[in-house]
Amino acid sequence: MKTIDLRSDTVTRPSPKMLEAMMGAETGDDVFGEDPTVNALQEKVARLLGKEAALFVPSGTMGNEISIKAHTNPGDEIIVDRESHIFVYETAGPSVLSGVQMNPIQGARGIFTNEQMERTIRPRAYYMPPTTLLCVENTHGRSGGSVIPIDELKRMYAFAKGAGIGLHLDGARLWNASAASGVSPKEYASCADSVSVCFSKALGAPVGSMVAGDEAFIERARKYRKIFGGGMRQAGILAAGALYALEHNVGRLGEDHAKARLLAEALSRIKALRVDMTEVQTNFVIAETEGSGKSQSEILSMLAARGVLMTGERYSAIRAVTHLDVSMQDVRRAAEIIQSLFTD
Ligand code: TLP
Repeated sequence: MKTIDLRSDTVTRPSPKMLEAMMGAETGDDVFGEDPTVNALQEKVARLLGKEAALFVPSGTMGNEISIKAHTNPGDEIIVDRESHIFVYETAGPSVLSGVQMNPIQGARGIFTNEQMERTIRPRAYYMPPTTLLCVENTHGRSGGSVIPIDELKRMYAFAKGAGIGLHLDGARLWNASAASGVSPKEYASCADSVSVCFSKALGAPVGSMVAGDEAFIERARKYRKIFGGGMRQAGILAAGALYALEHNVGRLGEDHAKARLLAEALSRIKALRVDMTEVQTNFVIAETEGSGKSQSEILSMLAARGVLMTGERYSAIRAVTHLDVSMQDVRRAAEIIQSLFTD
């Protein structure tokens, strides 16, 4: 039985051609700034995002955590979305690593209103933590991979600027946001002081993320990358995979989005599940299982026993993410298997 792994787009394996590119990479010691492939990738991504500089880091989590560290001082407060990766899945990293307090807002698919931000930014007073950073996530994972429209991002950035605070954009899947909306990564990045993007998710590279910002920010980020243990040596092997991914795997993201749409449509026809089709804009499908008569974990283990791997999402939903290593046919098959759980 072939396993159809829809747990995340992080599960993809490097393709033979990508591996070939990695094996042929020119390398050097990146802690000395001497890896030509890492340098080429950093320059390419900085250009792509319209930023002065960029820094290659091992993971999206490290990209976010380094960015938060480089924007703040211990004792500051940062505003995050209650459903964001930074708040939910980084094990309180900002508190542990940067000594900052997170103040979560319940956004609408990651979007904050001006009023919400106004009420959350602390007045300057010695007895309150200074608010110094706003974090935004696009695409927004726990909202079904939905896209924050560029106008909303522009408004949030203008508000942050007006309030004198920075904006960090977690763009782990900014490539998907761009493929779905037609808005370039550069335009999204122009609404942020720092951006993190990943190569190991939608783009199929095995490892690697990038943070981008102005020169001074990247200099601070470089120092914190070393402190956090993310200074790598002949990392050109990894950067070559990322360069290959940028060249070959961005233009095809629409296919992953079409697979997700097909799956979402099939799941929305299953009475026991509920899919908010307006959320399905990129490569995620989240189906609510409440009222289905089966628990989230029961469903996940029944699916696993039938060769379909998915994850739990929110409180009672199940999540599928489409990617390079699942075909349209796999997705159709997965839909049939999911359907069979509720008709057996
Ligand atoms: N997200 C993973 C899980 O941790 C939930 C996934 O499968 O979606 N930002 C965003 C928006 C992310 O979705 C992720 C990974 C990260 C950051 C962290 O990236 P890594 O795993 O490279 O540290």
